[in-house]
Amino acid sequence: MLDSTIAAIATAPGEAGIGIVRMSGDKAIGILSGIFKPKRGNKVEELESKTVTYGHIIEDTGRIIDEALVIIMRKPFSYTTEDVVEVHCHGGIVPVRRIMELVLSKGALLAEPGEFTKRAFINGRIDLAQAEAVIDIITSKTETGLNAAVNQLEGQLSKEVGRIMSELVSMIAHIEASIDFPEHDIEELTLERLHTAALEVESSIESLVESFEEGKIVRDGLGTAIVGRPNVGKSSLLNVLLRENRAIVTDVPGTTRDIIEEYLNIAGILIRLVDTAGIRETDDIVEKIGVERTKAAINEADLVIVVLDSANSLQPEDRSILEMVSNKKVMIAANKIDLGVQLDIGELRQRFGEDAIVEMSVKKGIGTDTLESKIKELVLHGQLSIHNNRMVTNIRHKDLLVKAYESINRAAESLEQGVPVDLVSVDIRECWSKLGLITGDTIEEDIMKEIFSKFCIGK
Ligand SMILES: Nc1nc2c(ncn2[C@@H]2O[C@H](COP(=O)(O)OP(=O)(O)OP(=O)(O)O)[C@@H](O)[C@H]2O)c(=O)[nH]1
Ligand SMILES: [Mg+2]
Repeated sequence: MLDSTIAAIATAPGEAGIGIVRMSGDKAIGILSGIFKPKRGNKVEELESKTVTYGHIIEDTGRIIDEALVIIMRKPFSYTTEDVVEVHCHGGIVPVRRIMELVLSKGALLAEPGEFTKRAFINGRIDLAQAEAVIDIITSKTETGLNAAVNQLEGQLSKEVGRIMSELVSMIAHIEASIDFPEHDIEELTLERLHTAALEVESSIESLVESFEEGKIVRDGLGTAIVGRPNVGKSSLLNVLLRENRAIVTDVPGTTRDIIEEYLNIAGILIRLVDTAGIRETDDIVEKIGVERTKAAINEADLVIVVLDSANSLQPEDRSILEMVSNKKVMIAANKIDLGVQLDIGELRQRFGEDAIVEMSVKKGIGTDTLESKIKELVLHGQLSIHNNRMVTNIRHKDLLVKAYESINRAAESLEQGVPVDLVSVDIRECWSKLGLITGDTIEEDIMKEIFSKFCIGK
């Protein structure tokens, strides 16, 4: 309901220097005037937009709740394009909550998660992809992630999607014209132009889809699973990479029973390191579940580090693990070289490539630097080039782009085969409407609800 006035605590709960209660809607300024007394005696209604005013928040009984600074941002020059009021009070749990209760008692409604941003979208200040970038900024964990989200908020992705959409509209217009004026038979030339245009759209969409491979890593980090037989030194490796004793290390095989997840920042890219339970056949119920989780972790990982024990030749379990990761990007840590090398490293080199093998001893501190720099290399010079400012980082966008790609691909093929243009037009429209779901031009209420429910309250 856009005619309501919403309110929320915009700052994180807990003790802090400042806490902010925010309102948006037609009643926001009226509600403020009922609870705020400026020190200098001006009327709240007459306060200038976007200036800071000092005063007190006061209950109906006349009791002062807190000192506060307030800012009024009159419509349409605000985050939501509605009248927005911010009350900055002391950041204790109690004052913030009391002020919140007070504005609710004066007629504001508690905002839903993301409702301020949703209003900015509904009122047309930003499009949906930009609104989604706001949550990515809030949840970003590295500078690269932040950069990508800011680019998206600035409208880089929306611009490109908009450009493709207007390309599609002009294709549709061409087709419509030729249907409306059948006496001008659609010319060879027009058909050819349409075909070229379809191929161009196809390749633009394709490069957006391809950017997701990096985009996902920029946003969520490089999922890296450390796997191997029990007791080969997986947890030891995790600890060394994190430079802290995070996981328990013992010489008892089966020490790690559940997934341990930690973050590492390498050159601005987030590495999500996952230590797993050693994989072996077991009757122990807890360990069995751990092994299942390990398999799931492998599935989800962008990179798998397989730890092997160099002091022994490849065991059947090692072989089945290597089998399990055959369709993944793999690095092999041949650990425990301090105990002698029985492992056929030559064979592994042949199978996985020179660059994929690192001989190491976590215990003696040998090879860990090499492993780390190989991960760095993979992130920075491998298939990752994190400078694309139109990067797709959101899986919803990627799925829609894939669908749009399929439609335009069908259209291009039909045009080539001489299928009547009015039939081709169906696919072109489909492509257009899928792209429109990214920017929100063609969005439905329930999808919108789901998107904004991922936000925090107060944003
Ligand atoms: N000699 C030697 N011992 C090592 C090395 N790396 C780890 N270890 C020892 O190997 C044992 C097992 O290490 P963990 O890191 O717990 O092995 P894990 O693979 O996590 O084992 P699970 O959790 O049981 O699957 C410990 O006693 C470590 O100190 C190494 O490079 N050389
Ligand atoms: Mg372990």
